[in-house]
Amino acid sequence: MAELVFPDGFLWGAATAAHQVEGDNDGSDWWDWERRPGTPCVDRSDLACDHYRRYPEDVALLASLGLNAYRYSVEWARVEPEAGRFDEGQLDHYRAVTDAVVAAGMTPVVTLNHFSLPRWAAARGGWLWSETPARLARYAERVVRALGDRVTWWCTINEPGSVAFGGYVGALNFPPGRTDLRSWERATAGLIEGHRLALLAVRSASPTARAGMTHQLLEWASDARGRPFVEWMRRRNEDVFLEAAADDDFVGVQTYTRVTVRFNPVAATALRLALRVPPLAARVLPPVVRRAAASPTPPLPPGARRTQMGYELRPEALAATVRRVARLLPGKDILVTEHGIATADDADRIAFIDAGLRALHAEIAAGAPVRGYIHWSALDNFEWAYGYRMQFGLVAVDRATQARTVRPSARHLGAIARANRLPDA
Ligand code: IFM
Repeated sequence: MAELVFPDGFLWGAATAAHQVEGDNDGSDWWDWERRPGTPCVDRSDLACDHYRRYPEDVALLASLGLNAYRYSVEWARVEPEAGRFDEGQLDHYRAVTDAVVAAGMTPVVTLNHFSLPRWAAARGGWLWSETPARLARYAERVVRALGDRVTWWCTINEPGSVAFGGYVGALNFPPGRTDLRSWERATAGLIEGHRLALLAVRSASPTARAGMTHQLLEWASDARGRPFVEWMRRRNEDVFLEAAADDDFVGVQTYTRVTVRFNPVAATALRLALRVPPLAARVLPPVVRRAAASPTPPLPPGARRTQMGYELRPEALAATVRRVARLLPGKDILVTEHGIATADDADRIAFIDAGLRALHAEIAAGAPVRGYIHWSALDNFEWAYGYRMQFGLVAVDRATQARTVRPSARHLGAIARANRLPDA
């Protein structure tokens, strides 16, 4: 296969999120969720990767690999530990992290809200509380005022679709553990409003900012019987948020897999009916949605392999989602803010990166305005309800000693980044 050259100025990075790597994020809803009786979480985040203290070493390591971008998040629960009380010491901390990223020659890509909420916001209903959007915006403004002279790329809310789907219809074992369609709809509206207000806040605090949401997008496949359900799910999980991104500076694309939906004739008829009759939908659909989202995902196409998450191993799914975004939002900049694989075999990760990048390059060649590729994740970390068993990291982390071990895939991605090209296969 021919060598593939990426556009000048392409961002090559790795990503983390505060709750998953920092450790001791004890003012957040996730901290409580991990500890509640009957929690679905298999582990507690506890010290995580101790990245809160070890960030200088981690940032230096990522830069030494050849990456030119680092995506990380600021933790709302730390910056605003009580409603309306902002902790300047925490803002100083994130300023120091950002200084380290910039001094190492990397572009910071900063997420303002990556899943976790402060305990005080969660106690009032999380994304069902009418004030959460405005509170997010006020916090966002403080953060952007503190870091905005160093940061251009801002992600307001990470995967709003996963937050609503995961926590409000019960699909991903996220807090607050609601399981009904109405909560799902209300949380979705809250997240969209939160993004809208946060975007305004970011822009008012930093006129040079480039802001957007990061979207969890799937490649969907179905037979004719599964199509109405796929369209219904995709509309709620993806399209409503992409429509809300019309005014954004970029769209963050995060793709992990393809989901294939098939129904037998009886189930397909029942579902079509339920989709038309709202009271029936309210009863029938939440469990169907939860089953569709369960891991492992439903039966795979013949010959397909699964990742540790139970997903179909399908790096090329990224091309399908980038193509769709480019079609729905023509001309809008696209930044791949996550793409990755949970695997115990690092050779699989290398092959995943290469196949994903080849597929992505074809979309760029076809005109998609893709500005960068950020891999999930820099480090093995706390994979939410799945805990520490999932190995997403370019760098392994020893849970007992916190020692970092650079995997070959990290050097592989770093070499691609340095060359700005994918060599001959
Ligand atoms: O770990 C998560 C991340 O927090 C959001 N996107 C998907 C990743 C892997 O499941």
